Amino acid sequence: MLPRLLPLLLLACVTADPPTDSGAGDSQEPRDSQSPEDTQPPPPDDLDEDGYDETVDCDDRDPAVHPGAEEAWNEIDDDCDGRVDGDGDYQGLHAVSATAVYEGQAYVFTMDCPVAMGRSDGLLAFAVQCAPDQEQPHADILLGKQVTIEIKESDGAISGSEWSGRTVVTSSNGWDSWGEARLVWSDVSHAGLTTSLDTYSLAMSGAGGLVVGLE
Ligand SMILES: [Ca+2]
Ligand SMILES: [Ca+2]
Ligand SMILES: [Ca+2]
Ligand SMILES: [Ca+2]
Repeated sequence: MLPRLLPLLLLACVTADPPTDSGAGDSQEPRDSQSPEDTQPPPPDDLDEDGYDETVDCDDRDPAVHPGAEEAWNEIDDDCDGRVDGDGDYQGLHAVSATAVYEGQAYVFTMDCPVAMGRSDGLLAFAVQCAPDQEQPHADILLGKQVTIEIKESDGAISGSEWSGRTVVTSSNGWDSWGEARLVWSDVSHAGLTTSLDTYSLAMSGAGGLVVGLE
């Protein structure tokens, strides 16, 4: 009897084993695939392979554009800081010298005038606010308490690192006159402004630097 029973016992062992193993395997596989791999999101893409993934790369299809890139005058935000080229709000001081002629005499006024300038989406605006020293002879008659130099609105279009155009010079005394101005950016955050006005009775010239983002 024993020789005939042995194969049956062996067969029973062989057929019994696989269901136990495969059962354990089936119950483990879903648990393994659900826990560590599925809870971790896939890493963000870096399509242009510039080393900056899509969460920080403001153009993930252009490898020349990424945080830390050099900002160029090309009307795009190369370094992903939210500023295109020289766009932004600028502040600075403008040193102005004005020579006014009154009853045949020339009177010279020097003033340090705060400037606020904004550049955005191809448009430029600035205002130079001068407060002539009222202690100087005839300051009130010639210049008034306030002289403002502003860009003429229709001349506000800008692209690239240079601009020149007309200004409107206005006095709190009630007069106004046309002037001229020129802006040159040395880099995307610094610009130099020069202004001038030349009339029969008043000549003004001013110069000063502007920096982006200063209060
Ligand atoms: Ca990228
Ligand atoms: Ca890029
Ligand atoms: Ca930028
Ligand atoms: Ca640019």
